[in-house]
Amino acid sequence: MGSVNAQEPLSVLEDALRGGITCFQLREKGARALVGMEKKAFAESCQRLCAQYGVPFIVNDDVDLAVEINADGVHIGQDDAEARFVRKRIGPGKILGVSVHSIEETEAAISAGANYVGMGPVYPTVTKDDAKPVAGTAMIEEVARLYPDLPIVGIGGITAANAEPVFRAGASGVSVISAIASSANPEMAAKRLEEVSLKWRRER
Ligand code: 3NM
Repeated sequence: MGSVNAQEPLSVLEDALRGGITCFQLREKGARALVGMEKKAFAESCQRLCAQYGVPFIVNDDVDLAVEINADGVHIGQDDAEARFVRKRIGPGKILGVSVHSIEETEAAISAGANYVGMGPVYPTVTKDDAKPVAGTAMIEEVARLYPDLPIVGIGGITAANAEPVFRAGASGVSVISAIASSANPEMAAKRLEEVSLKWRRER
């Protein structure tokens, strides 16, 4: 999150928590990403903040770090470690999220023990260099129809203004970076997203 905002990342996280985010994923990637002890210390600071707000803290990709600091879960993409090995490593009580782009990948994620799947990019995004082509909401709709009990989280270019179609397609939640981290008012941005999400939970 630091790369998209000049504000101090931890203060952006605290604003987002105050605004009502319900899950936080640490995705420390890119040229200026922290590594080693610095990454661990930053992760623990994020983890402490999330704990204060009772919000799950998930680590993207770095299974070793997640295990070392006893994170609430791990999120992996298709190019990361294999989901079933990650499930084995983190144990049954932790959250496992897997990015999927097809029915086949969804099926594999479920049988590997995923608790939710991430699907995107729904809209164009400038945040992820190696994002796949824009997918819209069609695959979310199909996966939601086939696996009605599987939580689906849409990602990619989502804001409070364009989140409704993602929920309408069957997503249980939306995952955002810039909509909150690049906002002049991250707390308000998170609040607006939470309002859209709540509206859909009521309407469903
Ligand atoms: N994963 P923003 S899109 C981290 O499609 C990530 O799997 C994606 O950032 C995927 O909310 C993406 O700023 C970037 O668009 C999300």
